[in-house]
Amino acid sequence: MPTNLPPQARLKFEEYTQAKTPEEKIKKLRELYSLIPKHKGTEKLEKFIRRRIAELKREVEKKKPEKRAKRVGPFIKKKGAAQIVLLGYTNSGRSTILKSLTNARVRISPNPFTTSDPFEGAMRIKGTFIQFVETPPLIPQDYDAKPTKIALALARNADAIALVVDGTDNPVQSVSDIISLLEANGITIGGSPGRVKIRKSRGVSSIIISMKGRVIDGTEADIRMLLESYGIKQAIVDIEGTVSMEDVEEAIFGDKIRKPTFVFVTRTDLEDGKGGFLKVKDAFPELKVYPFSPTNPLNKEELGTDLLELLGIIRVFTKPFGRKEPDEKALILERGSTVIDAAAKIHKSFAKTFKYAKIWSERLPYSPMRVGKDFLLEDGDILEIKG
Ligand SMILES: Nc1nc2c(ncn2[C@@H]2O[C@H](COP(=O)(O)OP(=O)(O)OP(=O)(O)O)[C@@H](O)[C@H]2O)c(=O)[nH]1
Ligand SMILES: [Mg+2]
Repeated sequence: MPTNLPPQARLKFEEYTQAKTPEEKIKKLRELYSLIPKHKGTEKLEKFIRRRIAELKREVEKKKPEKRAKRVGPFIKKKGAAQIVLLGYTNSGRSTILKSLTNARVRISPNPFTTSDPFEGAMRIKGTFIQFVETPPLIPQDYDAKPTKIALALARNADAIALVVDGTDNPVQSVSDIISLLEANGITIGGSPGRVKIRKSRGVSSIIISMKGRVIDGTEADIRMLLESYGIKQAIVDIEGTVSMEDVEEAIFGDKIRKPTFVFVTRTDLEDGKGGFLKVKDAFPELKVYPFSPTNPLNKEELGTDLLELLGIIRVFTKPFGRKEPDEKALILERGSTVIDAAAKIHKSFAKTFKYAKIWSERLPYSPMRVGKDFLLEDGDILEIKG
């Protein structure tokens, strides 16, 4: 819900958006903070202002030449249905997980800092594979260290984040610390995979919305109203993937990324590790938490199905018309895709010549079922299109 700001606060917000330097922006935000009424409805806004001030302060710091951070931007090309980073401290067991789930020939060692460069592997599941990337370790004593920077850059680029924590070494604290680190770097964990970007621009005469995704709980008119309630009249809004109105509101305060996130708790073959796993599960009920030990490996097919669900992805197995068996390689689609979306993805012209389709699935009362173009697909469906 839009926060109803009193007029002075709205004016101050406008002054903030027009401020040129970070120093000036900090000043305006501080003034705005003192102007907003403090109640439940403005808690979020307060939080954003605090976060934005912290970010701007860091920006000011960075501008000082002796402290300028080097840009690190390693990039692992995405392959398969999705890219997931394994993020955690050194020795937490990231390589052990990578080796257990994928074909990667990564080195595992009791010595710290064994994996210093990103390492990737593919977890094969029915119809596709999921790419896992072990990042350099997060350094808890020094989050400005290069390995942490590289790890965060990789996390920012990935489709999902797997937090890896040692079950025998304060795992609840580790999860909570890593989440704070991500938040401080503009990455919000959990929720739907998507991105909202709002660029205030005098070059456009109104609010222009470029919708490459979907807003689950609002319309384009709602977005316009929300932005206007913050005094924004000229802006370009880019929406990718699935987002909520809350995401849009948060994006007003800066570019914002939300990543689906889950947790691996390692060393659950040890008594302490088992206890640690239960504690993490208790402490973070909103996150999916998996126990891990090399002696009791996870079922890849089940894990894969879980992860696709978390990512909002489905696999559809297409069958060329008249053939008996569907393709082994799945068509990867966003959840919410219909038969016509699948047709368009196979071939543009296919969507135009579409007549009807047949679906085979255990969820249907009978198979094959003849369906129209708006039929909603689900993970595992077999699809034959008559064009
Ligand atoms: N008992 C037990 N040992 C584990 C488990 N996971 C990892 N280890 C051991 O912990 C040590 C570190 O594991 P790695 O997988 O290399 O850890 P990492 O997070 O990749 O660490 P770096 O790459 O060095 O930062 C190794 O000696 C592993 O054998 C586990 O679930 N149970
Ligand atoms: Mg490693």
